[in-house]
Amino acid sequence: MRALNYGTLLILALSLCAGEGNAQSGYGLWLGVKPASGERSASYKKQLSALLFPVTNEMDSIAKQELLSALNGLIGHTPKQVDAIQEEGTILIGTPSTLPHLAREAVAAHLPLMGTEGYGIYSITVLEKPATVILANTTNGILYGTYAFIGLLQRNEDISSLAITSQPKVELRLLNHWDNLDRTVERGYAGFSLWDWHRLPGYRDPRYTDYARANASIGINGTVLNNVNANALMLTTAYLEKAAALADVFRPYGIRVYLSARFSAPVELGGLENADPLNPAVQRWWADKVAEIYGHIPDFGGFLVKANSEGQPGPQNYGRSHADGANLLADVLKPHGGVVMWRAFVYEDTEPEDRAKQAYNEFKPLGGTFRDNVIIQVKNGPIDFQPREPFHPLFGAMPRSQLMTEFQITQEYLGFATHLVYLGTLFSETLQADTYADGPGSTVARIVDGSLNGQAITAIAGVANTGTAINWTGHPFAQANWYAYGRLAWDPDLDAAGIAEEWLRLTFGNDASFINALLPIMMRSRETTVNYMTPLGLHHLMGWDHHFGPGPWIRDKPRADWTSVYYHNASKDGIGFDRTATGSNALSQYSSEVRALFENPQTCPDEYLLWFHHLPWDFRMKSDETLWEALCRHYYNGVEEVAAMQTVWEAQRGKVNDTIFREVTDLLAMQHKEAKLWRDACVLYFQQFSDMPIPEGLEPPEHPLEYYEQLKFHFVPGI
Ligand code: BDP
Repeated sequence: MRALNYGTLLILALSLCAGEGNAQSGYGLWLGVKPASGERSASYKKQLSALLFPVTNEMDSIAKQELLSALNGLIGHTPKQVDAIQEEGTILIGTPSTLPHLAREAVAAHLPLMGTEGYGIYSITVLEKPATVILANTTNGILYGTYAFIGLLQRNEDISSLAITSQPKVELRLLNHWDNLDRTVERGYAGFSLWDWHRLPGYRDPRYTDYARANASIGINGTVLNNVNANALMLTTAYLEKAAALADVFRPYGIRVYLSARFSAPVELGGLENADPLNPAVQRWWADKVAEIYGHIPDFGGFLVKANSEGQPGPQNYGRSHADGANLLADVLKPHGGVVMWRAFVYEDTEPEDRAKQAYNEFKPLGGTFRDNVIIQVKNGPIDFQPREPFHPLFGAMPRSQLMTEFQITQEYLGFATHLVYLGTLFSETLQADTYADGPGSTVARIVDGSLNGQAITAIAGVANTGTAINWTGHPFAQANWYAYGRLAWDPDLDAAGIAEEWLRLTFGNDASFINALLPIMMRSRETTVNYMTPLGLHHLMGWDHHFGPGPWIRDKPRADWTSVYYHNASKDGIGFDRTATGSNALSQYSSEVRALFENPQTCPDEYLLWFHHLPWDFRMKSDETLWEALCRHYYNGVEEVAAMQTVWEAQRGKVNDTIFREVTDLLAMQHKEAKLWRDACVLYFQQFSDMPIPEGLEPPEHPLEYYEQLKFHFVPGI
């Protein structure tokens, strides 16, 4: 008996510890609430003393629960629920149909600016009593408005004179999961896939709800469940039932499910002879399959397709074009309201003279030939999610077709889930890049939000960085990248620093000294990584296949454009890829203003110098250093900046919980080690060609080049 009691106590104690651990782990993302400061708490209590929130459906009910539980955590108090305004300090939440009298208030004038997903949050006076209103045309807007309001409270904002009207600028705001049916995640560094296919549809892991909640809180409204390197099995009835179970969980959070479709599925699943898009039997097969999908998932969003790229099947296998392939699927989805996101990340079968030119070469001639429910999904840059790339030349080049941007949130080329790299700056850099397609101000953001070309369907995609890791993303700061992507999908013109600050406050609280210390680090972190990996426009220097660590020496692979030497072209006479008229002339794919910016090495911004130019080692930089000296300086600065990050983080001891403090401390130490590995390997490798000394005062690499070249990394995640 005594033993049993002891055992029970032990279990209880352990589970309490586990609970504590869970709260400390970062599982709660940016949604955790901490008590508001004394003064704020008192004013919030007064301003939010009563709640008038008619609930008409599950989504409303979620929003209401969120608000009540947030208030409980913030001010230890939940407002009295009322049916009519009785006192000052009432918060009213609803649509013109659930709160008809609001339609008579002046704030109703803002409703046309809210569209179907937007919201307004206003401080008003009703019946001569000060009140707060969250107003929207739809329940989706109410959900987003409620999350936004909770965010204000979490950030300790003054809510006495609110006048916020917000509407997403992009209609389809999607995550792309590169999740396989065996639960591995291609380029995933945060554990296995969240989707427990084996136990679906029978068991719905509560984590699916937490996933939906996190996404809804930042406005993400769609998710592609499976890898773009798609398995046709995803389209079988058994898997559609599983996908439907996920869709059921996500629906009340405003999230629609999409699937990656394998183009050859009619052959693999339907037993047809081919998957030729002009074959009537193939067309029938897809029409039936799509009808079946809508039987399972009535609000199914549509297909994402990777075709004729990296070995994936596609219309070109039958001599047809990308437009033929995309339109086949578009036609069968159209009656159900679905869309096709057709990826422009393509590879010719033959080796190209410059891989950066391929997507443009293949897609530009097809401009205007896609159906109106096709959106061409274009990676942010012309190669492949490198630490820095110029914007993709297709942006601005296909005004008669609908385009969307694909970003990579998972850090395939930016240190996996080990390096602290805030990607809000990378995303913004692309979004704010000016294509000059229609004169100055023709930013990528304006193509994504449809305002430049009057594009009817607007969309954006981010390759997810989530997995079964307890904190979702592996690195605690990688949560910021999920957050930033969602915020920029809502409004591509938001400021990356503003988003980072929001995230820091929501995640860690409002301690000004902590925010002031961490914000500059986050804002600098991507540039730091570029410095120690691929400075001055270098790209594609990573390890072979697994993409971990440096591999500038990679050569002699099945295709030249899978090697590093193809991209950096280092030799005794210099380094860099000549993409001007004397080289591949990839620059000709950009407008004349962009060409003018990049084509002269004397004026080309340093960030893109070796992307566009092949230059001698003694080329004089704007800084008056030689190219070689500048290259070394960037590599060494990168490592020093990581060391500076470590110092700043160390000073935060006691300001964040121990679990996260220790995790970030250890990860920064790993980042420092890996940054040095990158620096030393690259500097030594390039030095054989420059024949110049590492500038004085910089510590020499620890080992000779051969040491770095022979390093092997086994079972690197994400392959
Ligand atoms: C590359 C990844 C590869 C993806 C491919 C894609 O290494 O795993 O399949 O992108 O986007 O960056 O299709």
